[in-house]
Amino acid sequence: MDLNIQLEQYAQNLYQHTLKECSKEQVYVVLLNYVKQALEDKEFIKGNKKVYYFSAEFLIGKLMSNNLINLGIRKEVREVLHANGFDLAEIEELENEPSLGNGGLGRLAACFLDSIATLNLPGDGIGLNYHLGLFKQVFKANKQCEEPNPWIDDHSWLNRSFKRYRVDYKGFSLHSVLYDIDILGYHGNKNQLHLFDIETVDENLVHDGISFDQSNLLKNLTLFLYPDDSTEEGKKLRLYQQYFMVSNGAQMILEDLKERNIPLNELDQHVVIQINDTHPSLVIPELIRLLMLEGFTIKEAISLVSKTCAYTNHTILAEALEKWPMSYLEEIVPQLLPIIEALDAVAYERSHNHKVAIIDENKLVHMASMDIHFGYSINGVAAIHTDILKNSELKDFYDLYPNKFNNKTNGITFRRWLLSCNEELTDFIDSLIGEGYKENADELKKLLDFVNDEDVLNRLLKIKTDKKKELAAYLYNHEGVKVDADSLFDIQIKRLHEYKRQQMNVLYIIHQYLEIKRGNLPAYPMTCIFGAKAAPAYTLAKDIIHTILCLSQIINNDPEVSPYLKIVMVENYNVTYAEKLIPAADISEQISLASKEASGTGNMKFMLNGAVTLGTDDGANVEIHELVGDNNIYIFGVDSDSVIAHYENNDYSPQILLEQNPELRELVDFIVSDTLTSVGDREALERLHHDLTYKDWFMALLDTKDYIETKQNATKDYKERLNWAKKMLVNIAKAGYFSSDRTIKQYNEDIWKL
Ligand code: CR6
Repeated sequence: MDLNIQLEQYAQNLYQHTLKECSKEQVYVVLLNYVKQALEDKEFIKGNKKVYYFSAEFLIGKLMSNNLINLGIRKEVREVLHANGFDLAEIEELENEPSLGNGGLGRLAACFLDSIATLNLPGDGIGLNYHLGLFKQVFKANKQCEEPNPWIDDHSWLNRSFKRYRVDYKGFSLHSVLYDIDILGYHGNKNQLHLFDIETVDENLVHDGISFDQSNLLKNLTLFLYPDDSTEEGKKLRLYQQYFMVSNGAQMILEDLKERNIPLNELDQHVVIQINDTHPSLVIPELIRLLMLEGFTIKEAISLVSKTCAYTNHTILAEALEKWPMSYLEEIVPQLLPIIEALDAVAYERSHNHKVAIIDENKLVHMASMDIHFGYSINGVAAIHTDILKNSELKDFYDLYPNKFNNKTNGITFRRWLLSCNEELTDFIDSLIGEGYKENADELKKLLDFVNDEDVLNRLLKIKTDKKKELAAYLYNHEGVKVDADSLFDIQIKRLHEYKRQQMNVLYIIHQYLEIKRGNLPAYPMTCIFGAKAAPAYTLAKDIIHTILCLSQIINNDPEVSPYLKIVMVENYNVTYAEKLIPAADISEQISLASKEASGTGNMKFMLNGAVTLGTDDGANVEIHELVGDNNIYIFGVDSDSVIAHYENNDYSPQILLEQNPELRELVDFIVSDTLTSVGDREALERLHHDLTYKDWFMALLDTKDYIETKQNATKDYKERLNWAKKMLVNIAKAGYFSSDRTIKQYNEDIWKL
């Protein structure tokens, strides 16, 4: 039936209105109901073997636009709405962004679900339905404050399922409820994201920002993603959550096998569990426990589970590799302890090496160790990251299980990060090389034929400028800052962390500010844009945000400086914001300390949208560098081997660097200058200053000089517009490798074998 007529019918049934008479909100609901029905009508992807992607985070973003694209009706819907006086983009904007993730790992999980379905592979996500998700960031007095981020209302994509399970904790049980979200492949069939929850969660428990009674599990279990773990109660709450997720998931998997009359001893032939970082690691002992309840011996259960589980490592930062005290497990899930002890014994039997123990001498259970001993595949997320795992971080494990280790360089779904967020560029690419690249991303290479075509290059520049104008208007409305769409847009968006070195970008900005004040004008005006949330208990990260906000206040209001330099820190950076920022970027800031960023995925999104990377040889930047070549990327800084050597020899000293470099000292000292303290909180600024001067654990000062010089070179090159457009084009053309379709094909060929 004609789409227009169908939408009219929904409008009639829901509101007794014609489409034209509906409010925007009503049009959104009309569309939501129509699309939900279209999804409902799609078949589930079937197969003999299925992957379950267990993850604490699924940063899925708004879903309307992507569902329309994958249904193949976005253009048609736009026309129908337009004919009735509505703008689809405005309607899509009304959706709440589900706040179910934190950073790259969660967004990766979402891209993977899209690609799994697009490749027609059976695969579901298993996670939790956090009602308030990750906190919402607001700025007050140049500081980050945290507020709840409610996203569930009557018009969400959640479908209530009839499935329920009992999850036992010491002394009590919780009963789950399950919500599913349909995940549709591009022009294909569907899988599901399963989000477990409890009925009794009480959003009113929260007061004063994001504080809440951490002891009342019946009310708080699924309130927040990553509740503050600076207290013991907060840590335990995370453990309660993790067990809830994995026990529900494991029960669902076994129930499904039984329903299909598959004997449980064939588990590994029908199921793969991909453990996304260590948060879901308890699925290993839980599945063993459940199998033992079904009559398997512990030996049989361990063997079966070991053939079913695979683990992805996403970081070498020790702080992020979870270790749980035995005492917590005893207090919360005592039923798992004998199993974990048995696993520890098996691990020792195999290795006779305490360095790869599951339970250490301090009675801490190392989740990653459990995954590596009892998973059949261990993968890193970019080539350099996997090499570092093999050769240093996890060397003892690699020596023990060389065949388990493999690399799967991350990827991104082009449906969201090009087709949905940058229709202008998509249409232009379509007109040049056809649409084949949408199913086979490698075909983007065909764009290289146009690298000397001035018309094409000018069109690319024009599209970029249009996206910058759109962003400038949005920034004006939402952040109250006026930026010049003709300036160079330099963008650093990612979680706030010292290893990502936003503080080094701060030093660059201070350098530019001082230079402009001295009358040395930059080669080109620049707008430096940041987006980042800091973990609520991460003081130094919050100090860096504070410094950026203070600098923006000083610089944007200084008539001498602001024509050449503007600073914007966007509030509450999230997927929706990323979709506006990335298409408008000229320079993509990827400046982590070499060896520390496992992969990065923002770097891929920027490249695909024609931004040029300014970065270190770290994570997936290394692979981007190889693909585009020296001329189309700006690489600087000390390499990862030297960084690792500095840590090993303990010979890095910011003090020595500062003594040798008065220019560097001037930049660092500016953080506590009268200029900045006049608008900022002296204590916070001094804390950052002190850290950079005496500690600088992520060696920002080591690379600052090289960074500033390289960024200035890039700025000069930017002036040569056609030459710059060539760099843009090469980046887009070479981005095909970073399609998550490629990544998922590799997961399937090497690990899942669905
Ligand atoms: N923070 C890595 O740091 C990587 C993603 C996805 C991260 C990042 O480099 O791209 O995972 N790691 O693999 C963790 O979350 C532990 C991230 O998002």
